[in-house]
Amino acid sequence: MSPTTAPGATAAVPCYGNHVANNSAGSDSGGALLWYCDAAVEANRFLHNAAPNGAGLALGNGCASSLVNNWIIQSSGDGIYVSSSSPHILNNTIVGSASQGTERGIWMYASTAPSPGYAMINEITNNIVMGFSKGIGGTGPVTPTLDYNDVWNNTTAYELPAHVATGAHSISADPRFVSPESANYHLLADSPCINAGDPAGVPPAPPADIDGDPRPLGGRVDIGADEFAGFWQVVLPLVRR
Ligand SMILES: [Ca+2]
Repeated sequence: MSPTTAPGATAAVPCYGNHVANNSAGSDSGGALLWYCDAAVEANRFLHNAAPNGAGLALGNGCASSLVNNWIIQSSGDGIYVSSSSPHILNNTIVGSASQGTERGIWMYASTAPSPGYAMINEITNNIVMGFSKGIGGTGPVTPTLDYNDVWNNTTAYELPAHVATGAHSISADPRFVSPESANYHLLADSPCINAGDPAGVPPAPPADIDGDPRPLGGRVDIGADEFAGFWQVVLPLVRR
């Protein structure tokens, strides 16, 4: 399985299929730091990383990267911290510990000067964001488009400027993971995230999920990094003779 390129992303440095766990940084990003660059960060598992800004992932200074199909789990700090950059954030599963004081799931910051080229036009679609103090938010002249996210069990779901809409089709419901206690963030058969993603399909969603399974299955993309495959697999009948 080779990495795919999210819509809108240019040819970018691939960061694909890594397991990045238990790292810490003193300032920006325990998991991955994207700075003055364009990267395709896809199908990685970031677990238990720590940093004051962007414990899972941090982007800064004009990154137009794509962040798709990643698990960003129980970071000690923000899941994704975006500073004056314009990433596509699609089909990620971002989970906090639900016992945190200040952590944010996705947080955006844009400075007003001196670099107007650092346009903040982030696409935030089909993501699960749960278990944070603040789910999705930002300060400054941020201009994200949000929709079809599952933002659940955060102390505050959204903290966005008044001009930013949270998306009429986003939901807030337990995503029903298979086994969070054993770091299995695939969807159970009764997950409300199944077939609840953007009906525009692929794109904007990437054409395969974190496991390399094709997307969509069941006629419509799911929210999060996993495309539920259980219902749609061929089941041979048992015949008793
Ligand atoms: Ca589906």
